[in-house]
Amino acid sequence: TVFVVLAGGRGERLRPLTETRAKPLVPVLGEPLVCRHLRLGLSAGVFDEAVVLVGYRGGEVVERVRSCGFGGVRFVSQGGVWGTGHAVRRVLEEVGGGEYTFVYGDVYLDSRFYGALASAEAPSVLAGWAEDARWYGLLEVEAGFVRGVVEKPGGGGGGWVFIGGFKVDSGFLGVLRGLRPSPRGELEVTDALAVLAREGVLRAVVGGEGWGWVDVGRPWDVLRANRMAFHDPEYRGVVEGEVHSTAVLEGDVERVYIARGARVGAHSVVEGPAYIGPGARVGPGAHVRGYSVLLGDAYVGFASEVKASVLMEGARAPHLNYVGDSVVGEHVNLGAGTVTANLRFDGRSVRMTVKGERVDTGLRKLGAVIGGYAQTGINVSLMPGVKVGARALVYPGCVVNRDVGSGEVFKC
Ligand code: TTP
Repeated sequence: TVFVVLAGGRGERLRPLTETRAKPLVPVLGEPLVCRHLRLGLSAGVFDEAVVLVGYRGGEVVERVRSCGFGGVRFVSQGGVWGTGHAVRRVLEEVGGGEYTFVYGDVYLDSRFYGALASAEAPSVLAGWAEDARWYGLLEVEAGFVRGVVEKPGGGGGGWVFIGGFKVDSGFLGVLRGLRPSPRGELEVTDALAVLAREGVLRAVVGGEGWGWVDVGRPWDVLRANRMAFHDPEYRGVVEGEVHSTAVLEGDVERVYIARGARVGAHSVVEGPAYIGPGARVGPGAHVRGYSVLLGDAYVGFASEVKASVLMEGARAPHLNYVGDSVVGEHVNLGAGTVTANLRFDGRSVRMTVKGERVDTGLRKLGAVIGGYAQTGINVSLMPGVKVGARALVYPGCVVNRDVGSGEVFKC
């Protein structure tokens, strides 16, 4: 039996974050999604082999999986990103094995899902509860079996949906070979699962009460996944780094993680839950508020406040910054006085442009999404829901009220 992570997608909706990293390398509390899948998946069951299917930015995925400590993983190259069904087919053609457990590389799953899938009989599919099933593959579940799969059903309402985990045997290859491309021109694995559902053989493995999951498709999903991970039963806060005697840890202190090699300087306040990665620095005199995630070597300096945001590796909010409900890419430098606005005057939910379309995020509070290596000058203001492309430069004093392209020099 084989454990497979599908990590070949382009992640276009996740730009600008995927301008500088492959989508399965999006971090959740410091751990790339693909590594989290391997760690939890492989410890939940007994597998003969672990496989990662790579495509877009595949080299980077291979390197990172190895550095996470999964040296024995076999990589299968997709050779063209032609859909999830194509990705699964490539694996089944390349790897011999009786039974296969697949997970999408870009979903965050509560750790308990892995055990549930490992103990299920093939063919089966993980079902997560969605309050609004409109955006997902709706699973019609009846007496433990899936009777039908409806892709992006109209109308509102909650339901059990496909969350990217399933278990099949080699016979699935025949179903995949019979697939026709979907309206978006891709081979969809959900179409193949729908065939099994119609045959009445597809088991539903439904999540328990409070088992969270996030399809990390759009930039704000990165914030949602990280927030959720603080409440996963496997998460443990621990303070291994240096905390100055005048610094204060408050709030949900049990969920404060301060890595060895991290430093919290004098007169700083860290409110839990919070994750402060290796080499990260806070303060002196900084405020890190609940649900903030500072990856390795990130820096929050004097009179800077970070709230419910993810600062990736080496990102810096060094002086007089406010970063709220935002994603700050790796090695971004915010000029002194650069602030994000995370709330509209009219209190309505924030919109963001995703693949050219304006999308209502449903979030009342959402700041900016800043691609890797971008820089802002002093006193820059970023309006709610704006995206700044990777390596962009924003001139001092500008009010950014539209998206800034990759590498663009934004003057005002
Ligand atoms: P999707 O979210 O459907 O596609 P994507 O990752 O390309 O994202 P976007 O639509 O924003 O461009 O992918 C679901 C999962 O399947 C994800 O884990 C990536 C994986 N995948 C492949 O491995 N190969 C593929 O050809 C595709 C389309 C997806």
